[in-house]
Amino acid sequence: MSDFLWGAATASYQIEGAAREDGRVPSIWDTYSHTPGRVLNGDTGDVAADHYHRWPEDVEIMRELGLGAYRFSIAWPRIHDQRGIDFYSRLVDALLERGIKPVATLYHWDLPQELEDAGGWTARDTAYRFAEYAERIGAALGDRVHLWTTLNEPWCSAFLGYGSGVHAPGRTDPVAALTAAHHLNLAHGLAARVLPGPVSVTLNLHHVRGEDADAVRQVDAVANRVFLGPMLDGAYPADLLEDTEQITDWSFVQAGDEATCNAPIEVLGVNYYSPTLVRRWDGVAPRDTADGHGDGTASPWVGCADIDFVRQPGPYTEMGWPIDATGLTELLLRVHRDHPGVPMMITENGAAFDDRVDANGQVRDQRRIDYLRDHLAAVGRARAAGADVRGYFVWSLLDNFEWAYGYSKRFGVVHVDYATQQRTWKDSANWYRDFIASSPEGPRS
Ligand code: PNW
Repeated sequence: MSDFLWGAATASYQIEGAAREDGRVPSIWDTYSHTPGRVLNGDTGDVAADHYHRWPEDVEIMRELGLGAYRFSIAWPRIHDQRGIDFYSRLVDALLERGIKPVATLYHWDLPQELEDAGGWTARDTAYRFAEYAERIGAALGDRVHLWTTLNEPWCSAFLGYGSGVHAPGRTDPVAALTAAHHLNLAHGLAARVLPGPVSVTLNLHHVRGEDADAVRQVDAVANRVFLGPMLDGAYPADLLEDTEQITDWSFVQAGDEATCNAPIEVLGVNYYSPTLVRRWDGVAPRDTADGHGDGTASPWVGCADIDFVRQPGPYTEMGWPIDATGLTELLLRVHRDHPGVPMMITENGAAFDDRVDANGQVRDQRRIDYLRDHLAAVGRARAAGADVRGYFVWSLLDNFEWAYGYSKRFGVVHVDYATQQRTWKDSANWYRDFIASSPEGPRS
């Protein structure tokens, strides 16, 4: 039997719906999505893919796909009520009955609004409240969860939520963004110590490229090492503190915090979609506005005002993200080199395309199949070169609420018709099922 985990991933706010059921309290994404102008077409997660009611059908799809694991997230705003806890308890039991290992993320961005009203991730207390939540849900689900993930993509929570404001809670303050990043690191460390089983954290590591080595280093610091440093090495990188000294003195980091952030983890979750290309801006040339610099909107890249985020050559996915699997191999080998003892898992990888159900009831998404095949080969190359990669989760099982893009972007291997909630297997779902069945030991180069 192979230990490689083949899976698919989702997140609570993106699929569950049932936003006001069973005692769920409002989250920052309810507030944000119900604020006009924040989400494309005014879409909200009120109903989403109705997974809260249709989970038995969705678990059945997972079984038919032959998944060894399912990565989902628990909605913090549901945990105030026993009925919310019972929902996840039933889900976990149904997975286990079908031989699917539950991989549970505690925080995939749905912060209870009452905590945001008290400062959200800029408030140190939020980290302590997160640890209490982790203890509560840990006690309820206990050893039935195969692997716990504390946070999903804290970079997005801190820098898109509090820096550029394109994610909830929609704040645009660089000091708030760095403060939030620290409290997320702290929350990870505190929660990791109270969870009852193996722990991981998922980062959207940026594979940063460019001819200017110092620009690459600077972006790598504020994208990756701001989390990898405290979580894996117990210290913020000196160059990050220096690069941002005009912005903050980092006095929100208290004595002992960095050691607290550095909790042992079983595996590091890596989400990868595209590489990032940067160059130092000379102050004269027209700006490349791939990240919003220069077009009047706030940038998530704190302290990087003189760096351009360069639009890369296509092809692109429907998100406008370039398709380049070589970045995934290089990224995995870089983490392997910098943190040799840390096993990795791809906790998200996938692509949005303009999928439609045709007259024959088929969804012909060959471009997604190509994307997945190429990225799995890239994982195989990294493994052949020594990277310890223990699992792969496609983003996503189902089409879902794609944050600021609402329902306009479809990432699923299974299509969702939001009018009827009908699920239709895309060609990529059939392809993924066959690929899993033929590669139980994981992708090879
Ligand atoms: C991730 N960026 O989001 C999330 O974990 C998923 O919930 C999401 O659906 C998926 O990737 C696809 O977007 C990201 O701007 C959102 O760099 C934005 C960025 C990265 C990841």
